[in-house]
Amino acid sequence: MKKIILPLVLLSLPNFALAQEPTPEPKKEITGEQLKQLGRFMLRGPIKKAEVTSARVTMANLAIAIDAFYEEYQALPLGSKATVDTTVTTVGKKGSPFMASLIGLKSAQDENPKQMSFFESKMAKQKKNGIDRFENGADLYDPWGNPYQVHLNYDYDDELRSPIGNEIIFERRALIWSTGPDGKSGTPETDKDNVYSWK
Ligand SMILES: [Ca+2]
Ligand SMILES: [Ca+2]
Repeated sequence: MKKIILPLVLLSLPNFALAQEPTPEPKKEITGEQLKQLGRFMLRGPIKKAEVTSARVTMANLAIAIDAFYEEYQALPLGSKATVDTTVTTVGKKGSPFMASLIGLKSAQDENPKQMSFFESKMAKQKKNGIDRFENGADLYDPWGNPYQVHLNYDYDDELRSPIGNEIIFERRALIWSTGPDGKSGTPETDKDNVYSWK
């Protein structure tokens, strides 16, 4: 981590000025815009890291919720509609059917007849980083405002092939990922910042 030397410079400046018989110099003031830029530069790293951590926590909670759903019903959410490993998403046109099933909405009564909620999350702010609930529907957004992708083990063997990276992962009911800060995936460049539950 880089040391921040600005406060030291500020502290030592008056002493130096007294000892040296100050010669007037034109003042160089930092403009508001420069200050904003500096702030953005200094904050970008930590904010990005916090967002990645937040995505990881949400994905871990989703995996726990999926396991709990399975324990209850001996099936995965939307399991009646799929017999091969399939990727579903946490945002949909009228809400994500996967999320409806996981949180026990009426629209998902076939999948989750007890209408149990297996997943809790903070509310999304402007469709970012949380759950957005509305009448008969719900979506879950990653910290950058995109859906999570959830690859589910619908054939109920012990293998899942990761749709990105083509790895075989054993003994998971779901592989979850976010497309990361750039919101894209599918090329080596855009996959670099993705966040994966299995890595
Ligand atoms: Ca499988
Ligand atoms: Ca990406």
